[in-house]
Amino acid sequence: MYTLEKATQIFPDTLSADVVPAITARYKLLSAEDQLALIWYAYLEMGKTITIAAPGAARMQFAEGVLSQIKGMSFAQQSQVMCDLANSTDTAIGRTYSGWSVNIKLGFWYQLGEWMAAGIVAPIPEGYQLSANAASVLSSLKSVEQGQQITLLRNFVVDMGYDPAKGEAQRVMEPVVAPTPESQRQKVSIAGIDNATVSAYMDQLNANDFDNLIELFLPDGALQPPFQKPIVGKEAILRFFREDCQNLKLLPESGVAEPADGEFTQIKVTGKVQTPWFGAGVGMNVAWRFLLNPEGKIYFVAIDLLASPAELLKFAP
Ligand code: ECH
Ligand code: GLY
Ligand code: GLY
Repeated sequence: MYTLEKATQIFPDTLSADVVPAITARYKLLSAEDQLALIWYAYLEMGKTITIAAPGAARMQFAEGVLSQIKGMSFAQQSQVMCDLANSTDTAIGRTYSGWSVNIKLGFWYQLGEWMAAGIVAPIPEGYQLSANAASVLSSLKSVEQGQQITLLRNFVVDMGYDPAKGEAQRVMEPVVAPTPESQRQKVSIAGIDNATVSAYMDQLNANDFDNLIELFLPDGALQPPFQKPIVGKEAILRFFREDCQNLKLLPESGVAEPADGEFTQIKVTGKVQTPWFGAGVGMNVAWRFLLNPEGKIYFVAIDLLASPAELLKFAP
């Protein structure tokens, strides 16, 4: 009836932000020096309009060893470490880095950025000249929506380091926060949608209630994050929720539900998502494409970063 392959194709008219993989592909062709300088300039520029939240101590403790090692190095050695990370060179720090969860990697770079600004870690050399290609990638990056810009930066950071296990190893992650108590939860309301599974999905993810959230999925259910392959099976999805999805804010706005093959239901919802790193400062325009079995369990859900705000209003299947 439904295969995962077929499920990924529901609501084919959804336009996702193809500029993200396109800019990433051009970024990857640059030298490590250009990559780091480009990120530095982009980060400075973004800092003029949005504020990044300092990572908490619970997160930073995992990066502390490597950070203090780097702090004790000469500028030349520090620059080498940063270039090695960007180049995915096989080094001890590169291996440690690749085992960290996304948020620990971001916290590590946040700290290095603070130290670069303070003169404690090697800065981008004054008057550094980006190559013509790097300047062109930077101007493309600056021209896209803020939600797309932070997605690009996040993806650049995720891909650094050296991972001998190609993502299969156990990840070092921060502790999982307690779910928000029932009495303090706010419930979403979605125009055009009255579906218990979809409402519970949004409310439980917003409450960090991952143990209940995972029970909405079928044992062979799948979740596809933006620009990634589907994560298949409850165990892998639960790990992803605990590792990468704490303190997100989902703000679904409207949607459409339709019958699908074999008494399944397909539901598309659009709205905004906020990351704890930028709070209300950046609202990412997203779509959720759900495929539910006849009992209302999730067989598939994709989260797409949308190409433009116009996509928020488009529902034709
Ligand atoms: C400096 C120069 C040298 C090199 C580097 C530097 C530092 C860079 C730094 C960058 C920090 C970037 C950050 C980016 C954060 C981005 C967060 C994003 C989050 C998106 C989340 C989404 C969630 C969607 C989901 C939904 C679900 O329903 C299911 C789960 C899930 C400057 C020193 C590197 C410090 C902090 C884009 C869309 C809605 C799929 C998760
Ligand atoms: N920071 C949450 C995520 O995108 O995975
Ligand atoms: N300070 C950013 C976060 O908690 O994810």
